[in-house]
Amino acid sequence: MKKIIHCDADCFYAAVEIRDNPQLKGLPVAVGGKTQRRGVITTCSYEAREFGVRAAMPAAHALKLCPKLIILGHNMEKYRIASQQMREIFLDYTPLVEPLSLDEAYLDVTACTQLQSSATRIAKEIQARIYTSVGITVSAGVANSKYLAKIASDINKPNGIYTIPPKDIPSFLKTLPVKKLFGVGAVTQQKMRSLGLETCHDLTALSKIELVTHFGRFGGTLYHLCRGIDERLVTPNRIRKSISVEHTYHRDLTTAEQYVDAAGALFEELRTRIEKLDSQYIPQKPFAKLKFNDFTVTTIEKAERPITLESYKQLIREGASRQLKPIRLIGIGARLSTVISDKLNMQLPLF
Ligand code: DCP
Ligand code: MG
Repeated sequence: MKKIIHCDADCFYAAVEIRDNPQLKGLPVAVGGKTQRRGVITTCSYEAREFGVRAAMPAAHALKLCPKLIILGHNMEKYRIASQQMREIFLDYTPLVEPLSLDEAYLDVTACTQLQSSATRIAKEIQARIYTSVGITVSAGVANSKYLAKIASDINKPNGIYTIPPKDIPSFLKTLPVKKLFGVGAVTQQKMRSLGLETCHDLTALSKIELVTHFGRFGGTLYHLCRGIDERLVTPNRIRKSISVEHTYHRDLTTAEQYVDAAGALFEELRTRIEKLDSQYIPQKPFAKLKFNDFTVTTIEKAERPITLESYKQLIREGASRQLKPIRLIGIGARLSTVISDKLNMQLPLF
């Protein structure tokens, strides 16, 4: 029997802003684009939610619903730090931490022996520690599977915990609306309604074949979810050591001008990929790799240089001057460091 905790910070970006401006406590606060015409709300405090303000709502509309709404700009760096601090706390209980976003993670605490191995007590301690050391509140759900833990974490939000003990799963599912299941969006929900399927219990009346007939492959998943079965494992992300892009050229590059052009295009690609990286990573140490037309390879790496186009141009120039041969491939990249990788390495010697 697994013990899974799903942990999700409450109004995360807004909570970090309020932590740093305590005079905003208790007020309707949103984070998002400020321009009245084009701005969009990213998240808002629970006080603002009482007025109907929601994430993804245009700021102009939000201000109509709540004229006193205070809209603040984003500080991604602060959210990233808060996210790392939370993960460090999670890792004190288990190496099996699977982040879903900056403020959300699954923890498999089945093997954790702290606090008499009680997942609920572990969740409470995590909640208290995050409040003390990060300064924000989180909510948690405790169950024997990922999807039930996630559904549970929403029940007592904000600053709440909800545990579904295994013996209570049948009664929990009996009344659980189908829309709470992951993968059941508006369209599927509508279809279910037309079939008279409102709760998980209603779904159990259908055979697997019937479910697949109505809902395609997802029907197979539904068959298990409505019975409380979700065997997906909590899978910690592999820690990446570097990120890079490379290109093999149709015609070998021979002039400095060609190298510079190549660097520009590669850097754009690298930048896009770095922006999509998980928040825990900090790109450091640019490097470049050149393959010459005789297939020899040279790598140039400079720890002290920033991750800029200019750095890569210089690295490529340096590499090219080593051999003075036509170049058939250029790769550029950055080594990655993460605050939590040291901690993970200690707990998981296999990494
Ligand atoms: N976020 C975003 N764009 C979205 C939704 C969210 O940038 N469309 C950001 C802002 C949130 C953060 O991600 O603060 C976490 O998202 P959640 O869905 O967990 O929302 P909150 O933490 O803000 O609120 P809740 O208390 O409902 O979890
Ligand atoms: Mg959240």
